[in-house]
Amino acid sequence: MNWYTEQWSKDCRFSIAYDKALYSEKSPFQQIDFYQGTEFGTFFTLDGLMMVNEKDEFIYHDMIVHPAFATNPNIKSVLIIGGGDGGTAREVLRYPTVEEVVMVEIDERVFRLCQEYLPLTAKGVEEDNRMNLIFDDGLAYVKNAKNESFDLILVDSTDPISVGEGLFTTAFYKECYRVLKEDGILINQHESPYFSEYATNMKKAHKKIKDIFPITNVYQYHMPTYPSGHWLFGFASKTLDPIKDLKKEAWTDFGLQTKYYNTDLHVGAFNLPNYVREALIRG
Ligand code: AAT
Repeated sequence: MNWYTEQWSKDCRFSIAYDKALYSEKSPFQQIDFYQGTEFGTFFTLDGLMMVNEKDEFIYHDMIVHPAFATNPNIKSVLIIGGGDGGTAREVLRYPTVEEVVMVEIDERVFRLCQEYLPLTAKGVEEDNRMNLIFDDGLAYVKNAKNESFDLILVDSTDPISVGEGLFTTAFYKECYRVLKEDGILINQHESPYFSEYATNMKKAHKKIKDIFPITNVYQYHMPTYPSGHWLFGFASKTLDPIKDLKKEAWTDFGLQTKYYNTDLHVGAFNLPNYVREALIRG
């Protein structure tokens, strides 16, 4: 038996058994590894950290996409930053309201390798004529984007280390504010409250976004293969509140089958445990 092991904190490790190491490459941006897992199916890591696996990717991709569409069921233009595996684009493209998706992924190799090894998330994405795929740094892209171009920005990024670092800066969040329309929504990678290193990043990101957007919320979901299994996204907007403006019926009318998300869970996800609430308030 082979084991992929990830250091979750100084004193805690997480291991997954795999049959075969499928592919390994050092791209200009990061170390990329694909494995054929047993319990979790095919999975890939970037710089030794779990990104996507076939068993729990539906949780992450449901939760990064559907809460925004249930708050504004008339989203037409979407910017995805990162998301090289294609799972986020796959979910966004299920909405008939969506006319244009710009996906800015820094590392083309991630996308091409997922097309080869992870069709569950990558298949069909490039072929959809609403997709505009750009291989560039997300921060550089938003700096050059026009004011009020998007209804929704989804930051499907790695953690704030190496290439992902710029996507956790005040400069980046300010550009997101500028390129979002009046009722635009920003969903961002918000890390995890449990292990201290991740909680520090969670608090920093929240403070920066709170200083820019009038409406800022954080919501949670269960992600078995991310450190501690308790993971968060941020929801920020100029005008829309994810609970007061939730449109349960309109979302249900889309008729989408989802394995994790539903509009009751939506409300629950924004109701955080006390220690998380306090950490976000105290900073
Ligand atoms: N859909 C879940 C998968 C990911 S992968 C995150 C992607 O963000 C990677 O493909 C990486 O190349 C890309 N990325 C990182 N930095 C940038 C950047 N500056 N600009 C554009 N793309 C970038 C998310 C996993 C989350 C893991 C949480 N622990």
